[in-house]
Parts: sequence; C-alpha cells; structure tokens
Amino acid sequence: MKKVSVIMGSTSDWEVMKKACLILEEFGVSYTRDAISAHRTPDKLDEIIFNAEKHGCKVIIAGAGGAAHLPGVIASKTILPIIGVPIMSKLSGLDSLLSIVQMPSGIPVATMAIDGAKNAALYAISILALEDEDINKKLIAYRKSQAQKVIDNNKLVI
Ligand code: RP5
Repeated sequence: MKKVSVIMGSTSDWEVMKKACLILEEFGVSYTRDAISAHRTPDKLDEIIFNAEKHGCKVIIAGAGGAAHLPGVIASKTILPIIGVPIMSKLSGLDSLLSIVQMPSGIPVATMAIDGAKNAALYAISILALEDEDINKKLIAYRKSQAQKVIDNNKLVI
C-alpha cells in the first residue's frame, strides 16, 4: 500500500515536485510518482487515480503549471484529499495558482504556494499523522528540530 500519490502534469515539473518526494522519503512515507497530463493523457490519469484508490492511497499531491487543471480534474474523480501545487510558469505562476485555488464550490483542492511542493508533502504528512502514531511522532520531532535550527541561527552579525 502506497500512502501518497504524487502526480505532476509534465516531467518539466519534476525539479519542483521532487521536493515533495524528498520530504516523503525523509518521513519514510510510501508513495508513487507519475508525470501525467490531464489534457494530453486523460485516460491514463483515470487509471492512475483508480489504482491509487484501489491500493489504499490516503492523499494525492498534484502539481501543474499554466492552465493547471490537473489537481481539479483529479478532485472531480475521487473523494481523496487533493493538495495542489501551482508550478512557476511563463506568467510567474499566477495562472497556475489561480487555476488551482479558484475551484468551483463543491470540489475542493487544498492549494499550496507557487512551487510549494515541500509544504504539500508536509500537509499530506499532517493528514496521515491523524491516524498514524509513528508519523505523528516524526512530524512533532521535525517541527521541534526546525524550531531549534531557527533559534541556533539567530545570529545577526554586522
Ligand atoms: C502543465 O503545463 C504542466 O504541469 C507543466 O507545468 C506545463 C508545461 O508542460 P510542458 O510543456 O513542459 O510539458 O501541463
């Protein structure tokens, strides 16, 4: 069983979406990753969503740029929680952000910042942590370690 499915609209999104995968690996969370387009390969996308549900996936992270329909299309086909990552584009990612965040009411996508793949993974992990004690402990430890790093780096030298 893979707990998270990471889907992106193109291999050109990989450099950004890789950051989500690295966080999932750091937490030892099992996941699948696919570059598949809502526009160019709609049937293949259906297959990936079907398999994710069949194999017990709990949350889907979807990154796309430009006319970024991928996260919304996925959300229309499953009741799994969808976390959208708007990818930087020729229009500074604003088109991607608005395409993902402005979903019609009834079909939500939890939208991250432009190129916010790392936070997408952390958000997915916080969903998994609701029911998984091991992940819960790791997330608390991650937050503590992050806070400690900020405190340790608080040196403002002139
Ligand atoms: C979107 O179009 C993808 O998510 C990508 O961000 C953007 C450009 O894709 P390519 O033309 O690089 O394949 O579907």
